[in-house]
Amino acid sequence: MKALVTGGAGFIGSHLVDHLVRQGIDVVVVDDLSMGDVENIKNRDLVTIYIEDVRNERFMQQLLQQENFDYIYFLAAVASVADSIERPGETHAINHNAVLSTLEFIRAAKLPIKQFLFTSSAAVYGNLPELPKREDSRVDPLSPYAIDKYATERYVLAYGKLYDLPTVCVRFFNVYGPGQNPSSPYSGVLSILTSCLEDNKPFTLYGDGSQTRDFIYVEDVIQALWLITTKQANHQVFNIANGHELSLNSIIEIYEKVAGHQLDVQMAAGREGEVKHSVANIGKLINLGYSTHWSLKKGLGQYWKGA
Ligand code: UD2
Repeated sequence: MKALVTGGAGFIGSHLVDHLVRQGIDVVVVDDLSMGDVENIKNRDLVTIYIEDVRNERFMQQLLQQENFDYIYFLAAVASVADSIERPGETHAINHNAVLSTLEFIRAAKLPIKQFLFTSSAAVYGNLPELPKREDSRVDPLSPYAIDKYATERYVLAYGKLYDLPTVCVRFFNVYGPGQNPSSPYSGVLSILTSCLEDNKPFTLYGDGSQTRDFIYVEDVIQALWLITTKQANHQVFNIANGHELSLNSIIEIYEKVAGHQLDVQMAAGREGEVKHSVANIGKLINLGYSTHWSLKKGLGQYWKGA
């Protein structure tokens, strides 16, 4: 079996690559290292890594033609909502066009893949009040990032149905764990919290901390992705989350206990355009055989130990 992971040197991608290698799968990574780092991949000696941009159509087509992939995991993306607001054209080319042209090549060349998995985001739900979010809840994509994710999902599913391709989409909620880069203000809040607690740096809390999120440990994300692949759960969308809503204030409290000391919290105005409350219904994933292995406390404990 052979798999392509675009964005495979990134936070979630590198964990997926390690898992696929452990399953005995031949893995090829395409990553431009704009966010990722080859060092994130534990078994990199066993992996073929191309430092390339997924917008390079010629490269992507040659690779697809020559490699005969069974599984394609499309994780390469500009993952920041703020970036997409600042550079909508460029992020559209990566977050939408590159996915579509890959799919289009698979269709036109009739490549016999077993699954094409596209990674979307909870951003598609926007700020509508109904909670928890089900995959069939109303969407309200508010940023270029969210619009690209939603539009690409629709294409991926339409290609699946219209051209009988084995495609599937997942919507990540807030993923955390080792390997998440804390260097940008738009990095995952738990990577920033970890680095602040570790180095006794002040943490800037945007808003009053009552905003809620659904945090899932990266190992559980990989469990979910692998389940979707092995069960051949195609032509659907799956929320990838823990199913628990926690306020940022309570997350800080839990993490302070895990770390054994207090955080220096500095208050700032809430971020514009941000979602206030977010939590998923993960019934579809559970029906597939998923169960949460990592509570927030356990995940934070593990993350902190490795910090
Ligand atoms: C997540 C995704 C984003 C997009 C979005 C969709 C991550 C890293 N980002 O954004 O790509 O899919 O969901 O809704 O998973 N915060 C602070 N201080 C900090 C950093 C963050 O108070 O230094 C707050 C932030 O204002 C927010 C919460 O922590 O209320 C979570 O922030 P985040 O950047 O980890 O994730 P989110 O939900 O904004």
